[in-house]
Amino acid sequence: MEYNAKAIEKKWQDFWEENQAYEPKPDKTLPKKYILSMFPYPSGNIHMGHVRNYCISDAIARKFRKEGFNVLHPIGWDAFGMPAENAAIKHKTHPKVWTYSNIENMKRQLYSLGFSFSKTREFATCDSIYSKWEQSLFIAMWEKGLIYRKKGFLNWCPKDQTVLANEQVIEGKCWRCDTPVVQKEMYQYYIKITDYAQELLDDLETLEGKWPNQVLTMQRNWIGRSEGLKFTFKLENKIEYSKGAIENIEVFTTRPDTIFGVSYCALAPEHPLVKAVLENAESYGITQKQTEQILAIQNTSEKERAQQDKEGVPLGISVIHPLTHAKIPLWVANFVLISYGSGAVMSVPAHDERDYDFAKKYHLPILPVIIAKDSKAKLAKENFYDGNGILIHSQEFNGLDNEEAKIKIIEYFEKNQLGKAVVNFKLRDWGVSRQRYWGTPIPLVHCKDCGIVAETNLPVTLPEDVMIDGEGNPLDKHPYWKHCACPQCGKNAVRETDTLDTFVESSWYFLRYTTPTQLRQEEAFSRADESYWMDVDEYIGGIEHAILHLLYSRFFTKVLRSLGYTDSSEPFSHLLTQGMVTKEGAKMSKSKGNVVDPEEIIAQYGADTARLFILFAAPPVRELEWNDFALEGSYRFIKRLCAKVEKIQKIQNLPKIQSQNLNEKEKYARKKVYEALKKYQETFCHANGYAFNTLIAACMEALNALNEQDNAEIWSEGYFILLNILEPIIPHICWELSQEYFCLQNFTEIPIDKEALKEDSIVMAITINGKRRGEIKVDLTSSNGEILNLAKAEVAKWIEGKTILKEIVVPKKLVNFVVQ
Ligand code: ANZ
Ligand code: ZN
Repeated sequence: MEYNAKAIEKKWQDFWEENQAYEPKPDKTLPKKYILSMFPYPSGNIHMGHVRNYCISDAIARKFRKEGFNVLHPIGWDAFGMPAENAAIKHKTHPKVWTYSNIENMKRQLYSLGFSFSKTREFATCDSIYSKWEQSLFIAMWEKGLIYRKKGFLNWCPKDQTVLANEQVIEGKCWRCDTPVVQKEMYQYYIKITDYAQELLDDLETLEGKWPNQVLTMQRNWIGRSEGLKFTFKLENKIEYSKGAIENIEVFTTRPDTIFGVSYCALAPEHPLVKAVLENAESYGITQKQTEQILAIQNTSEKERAQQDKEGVPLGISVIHPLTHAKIPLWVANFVLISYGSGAVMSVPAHDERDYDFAKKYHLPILPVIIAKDSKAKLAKENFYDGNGILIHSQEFNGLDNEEAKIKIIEYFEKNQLGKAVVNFKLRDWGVSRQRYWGTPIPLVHCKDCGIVAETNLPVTLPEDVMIDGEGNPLDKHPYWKHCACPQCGKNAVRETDTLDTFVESSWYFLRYTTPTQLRQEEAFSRADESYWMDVDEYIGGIEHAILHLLYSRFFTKVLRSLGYTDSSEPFSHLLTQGMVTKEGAKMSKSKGNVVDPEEIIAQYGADTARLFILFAAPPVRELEWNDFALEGSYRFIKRLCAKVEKIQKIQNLPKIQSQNLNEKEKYARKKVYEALKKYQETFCHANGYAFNTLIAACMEALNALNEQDNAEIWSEGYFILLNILEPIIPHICWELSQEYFCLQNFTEIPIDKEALKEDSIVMAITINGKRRGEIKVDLTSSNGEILNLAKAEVAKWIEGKTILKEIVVPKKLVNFVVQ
């Protein structure tokens, strides 16, 4: 048969659509599989990373469908976000128009690949009905006290009067106008993800072996649980200032064992004590220049500070060490973060690297209090040691092992009411406010009398008549949008003009998919559908989402569980992180100019070739290096598959073939076919990593083996099976051939014929005096005598003229001769 990819692919895509072949069934008694790939951002065109993502999920979805599972394999659009606004600024298009037209184009591209998505479940997160239910979930969380408003620092461009995302700050300057960016304190909304920190950490254990270890580790590090001691240092003299008086500072340390090595204390520049001191800077000997230096640190984002050299300013005041009563100087330092612990640290330069660098720079004392047990251990730096060891210069704690000292010192602090053992998390509450247009409006209203009130008339939709020019916040600038009546008292009030972080949309979209479209008008998702489909059986996406998206989704699921929306605790029972698509060793990207356009590949070779190549080139978790030669190879394989159909007969059932009547080549062909079938059953399993590449290789071997023989029945049986195996990978051609020859009756679970897999000959090694000298192929039915004769003939030159003292046959393994 001539292979005409274009015609075949169009025919079957239409057929699937007309027959709603890939819609989940309403029957909730069927066994289910929820196969989900991360939904795309509608940037305009699909790229090879998308193709790879959906080839993997589609293969899995198709396999389970054939086995009789009710499969949910949805697609949608993560449609809010900055690029739409950037496009609006650049091309003067409206974000909404830009987004929906991109969706149309990408949808066309995706369906041209024959992906078996449920068309009826599709949605975009910028649809106002999605906003409606997201807003209702937001309000439910607000009413539960899970959301609060607090001032926080944001990147601010004073010229454009706008908040900038981190990626819009380029070398400390605004991306549009080059004005130096400052940190501005503004009210923002936060979701209390920290309330769930311990649970988010603990439940990672249930994902062990189901999620990649790397991702579990990244999640653990991000949550960042530390155990330590919280205690206060008394100020030598209390500080009076406009807001009252400060008498002490609190610090958090994970190393109470080093407490006798404290040589200074360091504060974040935003610490209230720093503000208090700066009110009377002169009287503490702080110069104008130093004040400016402190303000400059404050105006640097925490991310940038992390890349800068250690830097600080002395505050001209001291605290008293709680155990030695020594005077300890106080400094402001750029490496102390206001948002962690208590924004202040006890610095131990002898045992902490940051403290060490800082002490060296400002000539502060370095006091070693732990020495290595092995006195010959080499110190990385003079007077610096960050390993375990024995305490010195630590009064009654001298001689203790430092791990033991940690416990003893915490005990001492607690007993004398000087401090407390605490657990700290790196995880911060999730700041969800964005001062942007293209997002879900935060459904809150500010009323002079009632305070902040939840909107009752949902959805709160975006105004369409806005000017997006990169200056200010379009919702705030709109002439009347924000003015409304207070939902509680009816008086004039003002809407919140912040929109939500787009990570909020992607934190529950997988729940929304579970519910048929008609029901989605009435609720965010239906309890009955959600409980049938959840949890996602296989979630497939890029490693770049290993932290935030997955953490937020896990968090949302837990919150929604506590609000009674679901019984799930973890949304994704298995996670498959696909590798990058690269070309010439670099990630495919526009900026590198090494992009291969999927549409061109489809136009030239067809969707099936693209799919086959993508799944053949590398196992899903590995990097996939683009290779034109291998692409050609995939195309040739499909053509070969078509060319050989002349040899098969039209059948509707698997033929029953008796092995004993077959010749070697026929037996071998059947063996290869059933080996491929066996591999198929093993491949589609999370634990085996879906190694489609080896499965495809097995199919290629089977086709070669079929070609070595002429038995029409064996050809037919072979195709009956191979088309079934290949259907998840190259569906169009498989449906075409299957319809023609097997009336589509081969797309079911096919049992393995164990007889066909049986080995009838095996290879045995021959050793002489224990050294390997050759091997022979013998029938499984051969007697020891026959085996020995064959073996002797094989190694004749090694035994010639020698006396054989012993002959040993280890069944199915080896023959050994002892000779002299
Ligand atoms: C003294 C010390 C000695 C420390 C030593 C470490 C090593 P993790 O493990 O990440 O929780 N720290 C506390 N609050 C901080 C803040 N707001 N900004 C920057 N650093 C802060 O880190 C806890 C350690 O980080 C704490 O233990 C503290 O320094 C510092 F040999 O106290 B440590
Ligand atoms: Zn009111």
